[in-house]
Amino acid sequence: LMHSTALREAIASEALTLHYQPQIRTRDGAIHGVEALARWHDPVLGEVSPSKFIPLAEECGLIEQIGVWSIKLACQQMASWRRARLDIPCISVNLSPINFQNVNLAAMVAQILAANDLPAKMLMLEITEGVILNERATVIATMNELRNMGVGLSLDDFGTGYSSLSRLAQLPIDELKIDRSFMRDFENDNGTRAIVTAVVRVGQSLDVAVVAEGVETEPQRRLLAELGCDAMQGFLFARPMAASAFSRWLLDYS
Ligand code: G
Ligand code: G
Ligand code: MN
Ligand code: NA
Repeated sequence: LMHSTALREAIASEALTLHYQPQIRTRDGAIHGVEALARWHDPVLGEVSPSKFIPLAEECGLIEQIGVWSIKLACQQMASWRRARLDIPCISVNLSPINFQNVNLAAMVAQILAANDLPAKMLMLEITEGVILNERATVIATMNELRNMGVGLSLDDFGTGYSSLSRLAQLPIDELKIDRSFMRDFENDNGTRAIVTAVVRVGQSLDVAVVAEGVETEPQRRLLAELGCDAMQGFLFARPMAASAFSRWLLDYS
């Protein structure tokens, strides 16, 4: 059983960490960015997935702390990679829609960027598509504030919600991430392929980058390249890795 007390302790200790997964630019194979993903190693429970502990954190009021923790750690790591002259254009951090309801989010992000001497354009914040459905004025205001600072905004798990295209066009976003569930039938199912094609076209016409998630096979990669999808992320390239493993992977890759 997961407890908020255990999660609270995990945040304070090293039990909560970030793993890093590269995103590859389709056109030339260059590094598009890196996504930071939370991991909880509990001594009793073992590996607890963020799909389990993020909802817990949202319920017990710890999501605020986890949001700040992940932005801080990701920015510190990015600053350290910059000092080591590793060429990574941007780091993506997952946030809960609740984090965007905090009117202080943009100010906190500004402070973290300054403390790490990082340009705002090197940070991308991911928010799930559900934010459009359950839209609140404060969420949109915070998104605009961040965007005006130069921080990137990415719509995660795109295609799983029911967002209307007209709302999408009005949202202040820089990137769409096609949910990995679409990759499963991508090669064989005409319907799925039609949806992915449409999302890539929407991204192009709205001037928003499109990133495909969960790319596991070479045929998927080839199809995405044919469609003109901007970037890809998935086990075909690399799994999410600890920071040191990611650095080694990157040196090996380039
Ligand atoms: O890495 P994994 O597939 O286990 O992640 C499961 C889900 O948890 C993903 O949808 C991801 O967006 C979300 N997630 C991962 N790390 C974080 C985080 O630091 N904060 C939030 N809010 N969600 C995260
Ligand atoms: O929702 P979000 O995009 O943040 O979730 C990313 C999650 O997807 C991570 O937990 C990561 O472990 C997982 N993931 C990344 N690449 C692949 C992949 O190629 N296949 C599958 N099945 N999962 C992946
Ligand atoms: Mn994500
Ligand atoms: Na996703």
